[in-house]
Amino acid sequence: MSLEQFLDVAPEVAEAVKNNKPVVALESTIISHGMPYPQNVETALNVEKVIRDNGAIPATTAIIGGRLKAGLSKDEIEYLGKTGQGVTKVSRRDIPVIVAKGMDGASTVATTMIIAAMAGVKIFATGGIGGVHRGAQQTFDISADLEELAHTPVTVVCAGAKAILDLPLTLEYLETQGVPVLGYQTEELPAFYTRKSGLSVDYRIDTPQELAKVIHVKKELGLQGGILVTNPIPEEYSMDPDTINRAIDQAIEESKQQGIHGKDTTPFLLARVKDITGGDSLDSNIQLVYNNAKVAAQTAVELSKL
Ligand code: PSU
Ligand code: MN
Repeated sequence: MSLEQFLDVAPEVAEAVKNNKPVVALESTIISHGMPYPQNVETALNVEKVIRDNGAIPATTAIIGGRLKAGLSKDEIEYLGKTGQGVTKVSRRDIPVIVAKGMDGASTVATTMIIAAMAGVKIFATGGIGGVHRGAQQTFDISADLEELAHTPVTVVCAGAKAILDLPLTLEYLETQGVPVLGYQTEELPAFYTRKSGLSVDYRIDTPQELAKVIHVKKELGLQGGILVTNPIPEEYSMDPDTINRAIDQAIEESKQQGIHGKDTTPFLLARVKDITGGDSLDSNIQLVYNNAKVAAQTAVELSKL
């Protein structure tokens, strides 16, 4: 199998991977479908800077002109952000079609894990992951992100999952699939905009060194799949739970009324929650991504020593 046929790893990223230097992957659906322009581009560029400031090389992923990319130029990030929902949201099942057709695509958590694994990148920072949707007992709506965590060896640092999902069922699913769910300096699963969910993570991890060791041991043991690290939003940016939960309930109600389904559900809910809460949730969203980038970069640095 020759991946170079389809995959472009930025020279800086390839050099770092080859020499076991720290690299952190980043997704691009958060840029094109998760935030409005121009804050999305500004955030994407700042996240790369946070990763560099903490000693690692950023590798933002996407599909451009049918090429899988690990490491994007500033112009490519600007293009993805400006085009927004006009770029295809690419999860696992979309990859072969978008590549074969020579199209552009924004990578979800699942696709970013796939591209990262192909490029040899072990850790990835984002905002929130997809999961089991509320009402999944009827709709079967479970994000492909969870299956990817079950199979692909990449650690994902996130701020938990938004309550647009059924958080208890998301944890059950991850348990069944054998995915370790770790809390960074917490025993409680954070709920993205808030530090609390009332649910417990499997284990608390307190330092990047400790986290790097878990990642390393899992790899050495040959255990398949990823690790989910949940890192609570910094206190000063966390939101009032009632405000955010009311907005989420309203967004879910509207999505039902409008018959939104499939891959449109998550972007619809994210956009409505942001609109209903005004700019507040966007601010929080941006800050928690920086916070995750920092932990991921520090962990990548520790990993490179093992
Ligand atoms: N949750 C967020 N922000 C996001 C996403 C999810 O809080 O930007 C994006 C991620 O790219 C994630 C994708 O991988 O949505 C999940 O989509 P789906 O539920 O259709 O699998
Ligand atoms: Mn879905």
